[in-house]
Amino acid sequence: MEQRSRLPVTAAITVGVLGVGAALAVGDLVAAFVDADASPLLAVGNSAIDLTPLPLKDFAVRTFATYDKLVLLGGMGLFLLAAAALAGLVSRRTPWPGTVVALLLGGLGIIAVLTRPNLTPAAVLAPLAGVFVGVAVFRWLHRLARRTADPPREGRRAFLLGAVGAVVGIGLAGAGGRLLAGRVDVESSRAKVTRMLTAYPLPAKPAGADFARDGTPSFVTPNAQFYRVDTALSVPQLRAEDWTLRVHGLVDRELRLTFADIMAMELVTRTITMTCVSNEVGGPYVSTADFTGVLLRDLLAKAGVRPEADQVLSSSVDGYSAGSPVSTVLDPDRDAMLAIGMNGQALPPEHGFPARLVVPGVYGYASATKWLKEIELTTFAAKQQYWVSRGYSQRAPIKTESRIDVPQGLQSLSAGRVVVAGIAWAQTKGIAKVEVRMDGGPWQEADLAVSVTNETWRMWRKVYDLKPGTHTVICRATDTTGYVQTQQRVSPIPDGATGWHTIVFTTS
Ligand SMILES: Nc1nc2c(c(=O)[nH]1)N[C@H]1C(S)=C(S)[C@@H](COP(=O)(O)O)O[C@H]1N2
Ligand SMILES: [Mo]
Repeated sequence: MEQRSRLPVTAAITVGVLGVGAALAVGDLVAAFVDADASPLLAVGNSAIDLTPLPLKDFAVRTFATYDKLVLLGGMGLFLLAAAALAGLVSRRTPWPGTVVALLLGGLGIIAVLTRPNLTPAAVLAPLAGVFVGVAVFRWLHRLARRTADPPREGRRAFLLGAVGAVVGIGLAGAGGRLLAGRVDVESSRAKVTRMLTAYPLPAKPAGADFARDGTPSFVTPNAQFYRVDTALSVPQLRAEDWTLRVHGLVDRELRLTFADIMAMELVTRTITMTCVSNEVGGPYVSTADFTGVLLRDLLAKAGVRPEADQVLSSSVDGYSAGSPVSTVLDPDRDAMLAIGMNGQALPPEHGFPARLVVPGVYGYASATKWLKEIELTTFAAKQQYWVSRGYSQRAPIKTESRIDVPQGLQSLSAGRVVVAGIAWAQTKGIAKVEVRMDGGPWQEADLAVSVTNETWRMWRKVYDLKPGTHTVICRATDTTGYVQTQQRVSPIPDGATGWHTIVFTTS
């Protein structure tokens, strides 16, 4: 008969933490065989992202920027550590309370995996195996620990050995999962695509397209600096060789295309400025690249779009979707594309390798699906894209906006010659004028950099001679339709922020 004495606190915590650790490691290991996203931790995290109320998500993107996902994973890690310790502490007499906590946590993982839009039912094997092994390890260590509790004899040695064994097992399972998940050789697939793209030279940019020397961004954003926004906790790992695209719905002929089919079509390169709807006035989510790929209107002509269709709904391997009007996607003046190249390279994994969409003049959420899997021709009445079911607008034309890049807010400069410079954008319309107002004076026209296309941003600059003191500078853009950027401040939800960017700085 085992003794009914209580486990020491440290032993109880160790038992709980190792049990949960074993569950997570085994869940990841099995997920590496079925689908990386079947990892219980990732599935719960991804579900949390999808369920997060819009204002909170907006806050997270704004506050943590690209680190929002690390913050989420870190938070989940801390929560699990606390839950595991608690599971151990409430089980000092019998293993049952901790077993119930473990089953509850496991249940969360199972529900998350079962409800992910992009996972098959087989994916549930990962959290199931995790719970099973986690509970077994927990109860086994609990039994060993209880023998040490009173009196502390050689039983303690058995428990320590068991705990070390569990740590080694967790490490092996975790490393095995990592290795297996990394076996998809994305980099060599990307290298092949990049080699094929050398046959398609990038368009030369006119001299004077930016004022980078004065502090604006370079006209083309290097891939590593291109803003990134998405809901994917782990970047989908795909190879071009395995990729297929299904085009279906309200079409005359359903298509199933391989990467080679895309490469065999006429490839073009377009320089396009992308913008995220979450970009606040003055924010960083705007970048420009040379995208190489096929025009969506060529691709959709192969399928034959039926007249009833009014929405091009694209979806990704990770369960994301975006929808743009058919008229926008087919618009001969804006060259919506399925892109496979970005600045002369295969798309970086974070930007959608092997293929994504880019639709000039439409915010990314409603058009720019990365890790593209399907294009469905449908209607706005019949189907809603990811962000529309979460409060954003169905139609999302990019608003005319401008930003001051220098000086930066609260910067202190020497009095005298001060350059104010920045960017302005009104994709598909083009920027006609940028005006600057210093210290409440009159609006004055800034010098504009050479215009490249109407799908891209335009840099501006204005030189001042300033006395020492505190200064306030504001900018506003006018597009080629004559529309002057509105002063009215609205937040990004539901269809993009507006307002004039204002910077306060000092000179001495
Ligand atoms: N699969 C997938 N595609 C996506 C998203 C996403 O969350 N998942 N986010 C969209 C949003 S909101 C924007 S602004 C653009 C950003 O593209 P980038 O990260 O390459 O800059 O991608 C779009 N495509
Ligand atoms: Mo976005």
